[in-house]
Parts: sequence; structure tokens; C-alpha cells
Amino acid sequence: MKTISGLAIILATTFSSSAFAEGDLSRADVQKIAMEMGTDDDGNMYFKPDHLEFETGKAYALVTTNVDDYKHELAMHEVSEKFFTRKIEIESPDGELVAEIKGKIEEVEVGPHQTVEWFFVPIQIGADLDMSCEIEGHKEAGMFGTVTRY
Ligand SMILES: [Cu+2]
Repeated sequence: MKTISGLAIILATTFSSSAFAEGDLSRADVQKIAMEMGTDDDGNMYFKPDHLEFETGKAYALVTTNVDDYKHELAMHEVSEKFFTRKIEIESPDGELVAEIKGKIEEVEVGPHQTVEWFFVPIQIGADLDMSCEIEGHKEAGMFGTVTRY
């Protein structure tokens, strides 16, 4: 009886530590996805791509670059409810880390010609959830898209 329970403990420890390693999202490989915010020659504002798909449980960095001379926003209120945001990273133009911001994030403003990296792990599935720029007139000019997590 003692042997069996000892073995059970060893098995439980082995399984739980391997499960823990796989589930340790701070060590997960991060898949980077680039998205551009901008305005075309006809004055239409856009996210490119305007549809993003993520797999739950995987670690992503959404690398969002604003190519315009004015700021844009990336608002993902409903989407971010079902994300575990790890951090936002901001780098200077020469690649030096300016700031890491941690905690729950729903919306990011990106300054002219700047890039922000949003690190997250989708934790619940959902189809065609909204993302948009909430600066007045921008969504109406076409700056919106959808996010699906599967
Ligand atoms: Cu905008």
C-alpha cells in the first residue's frame, strides 16, 4: 500500500511538472503577427489585415505599426475580455526598450510612425469580434476589422 501511494505521488509529480512546463506561457514561443494602420490614397482608413485569427492557448505578439502622420487606436474591448494580455512593449526608433506595460488592456493608441507590440494569449473561442479605431471619424472611414479565436 505504501509502495503504491509512493508510486502514485511520483507519477502525479511527473505528469504535473510536464503539464506545467507546457502550460507555462511566459516560456512559450511567441508567434508575431504584423498589422498596419494607415490611410490609402483615396482617404480610406484601414487595418491591414482587417481580419485576424488566433488559436486559443498559443502566445502571440500583435505588432501594430501606424504608417500615418497622425495617431490611430486599436480598440478590442470584447476581444480583450477573452485574452490574457501578457504585456505591451514599446521600443524607441533605434530598437531600445522604452516601456513594458502589464495588465489588462483593451485599447492601444499608436503615435505617428510608431510600432507597439501587444503580447497576449487567447483563452476563449469567439468569431468575428470587433476591432476598431475609436478616434472620431476613423471607423466610419473604414478603420475596423474582426478577430476570430478558435
Ligand atoms: Cu484611426
